[in-house]
Amino acid sequence: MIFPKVEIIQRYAHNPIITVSDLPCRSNSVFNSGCIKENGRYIMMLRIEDVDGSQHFRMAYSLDGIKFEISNNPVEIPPSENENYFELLCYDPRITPLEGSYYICYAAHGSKGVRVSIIKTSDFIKFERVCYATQPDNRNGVLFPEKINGKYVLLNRPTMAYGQGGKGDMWVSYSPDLIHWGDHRLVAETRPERWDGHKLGAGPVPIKTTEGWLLLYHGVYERCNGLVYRTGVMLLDLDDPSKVIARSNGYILGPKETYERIGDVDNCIFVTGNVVEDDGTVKIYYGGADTVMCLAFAKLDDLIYAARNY
Ligand code: M1P
Repeated sequence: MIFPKVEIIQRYAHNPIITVSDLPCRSNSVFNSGCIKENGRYIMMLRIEDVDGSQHFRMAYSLDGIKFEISNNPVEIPPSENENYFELLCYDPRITPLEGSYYICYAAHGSKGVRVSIIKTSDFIKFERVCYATQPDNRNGVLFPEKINGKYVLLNRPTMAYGQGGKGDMWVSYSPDLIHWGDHRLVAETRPERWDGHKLGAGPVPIKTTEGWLLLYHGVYERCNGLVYRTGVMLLDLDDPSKVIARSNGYILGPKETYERIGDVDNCIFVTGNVVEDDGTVKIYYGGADTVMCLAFAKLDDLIYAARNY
């Protein structure tokens, strides 16, 4: 397929917006951090990898979405009664405002594999555990910002064991109470020999539009020297988000700049935050090469167009 030379995404000229030198602790990297905007304030939950290889979350706040004030304290993840073996590493937080609270879906990774864990907060100071929504191995969980047909809705990505290729498709699960999850349905599959041919996973909170739920996602391609992580866009049916209405043929954002090409994991763009501004601009927050936090801009209408035509 031949694509016209039209780019719909502009990177922030002074990327990266957050690096380890901005942090109040000695750290290896800061990337793949969830971000929303509430009452004029940008709220970011940073994913930080510490110098001993452990990871923690830390809040950061901003009035312009570019320059963030970073908290001096790490987020205290509430323990679970009997499943702490999943909490050796926590990563890739996505923040969903829902029914007056904020729900954070993240990957809880440990000796028994990785699961989608959900915690909630009203102030980003105190957090409480909601559930582990999936069995291992499954990550890239994100909650929709409202119930659909009376059910809470969670995108997630069960992953085959590495011995079986480590591949994975995007699924959706439903719950009456945010605790018991079922009615699992396949949403979007990998496309053989395409940019998202190895695995894919949901990005940030789906954006409700008149055309459907707009979802940014990461697609992964396996090359001879490693994986390449890029961003695509799809539209899901408003009433039945297991139905894909449209999906971009090509990726809309792929590693190009040095901060996306070179880092702890080369050639990686991993989108975990999106904020729709009043003028229709979408701020897209993403990790660059598993090392730094970056920002890009697109118009909401262009993203919808891209899902159908790109
Ligand atoms: O290292 C690249 C990415 O690997 C994982 O992505 P996925 O869930 O698609 O396998 C995640 O650990 C992600 O954080 C990381 O950026």
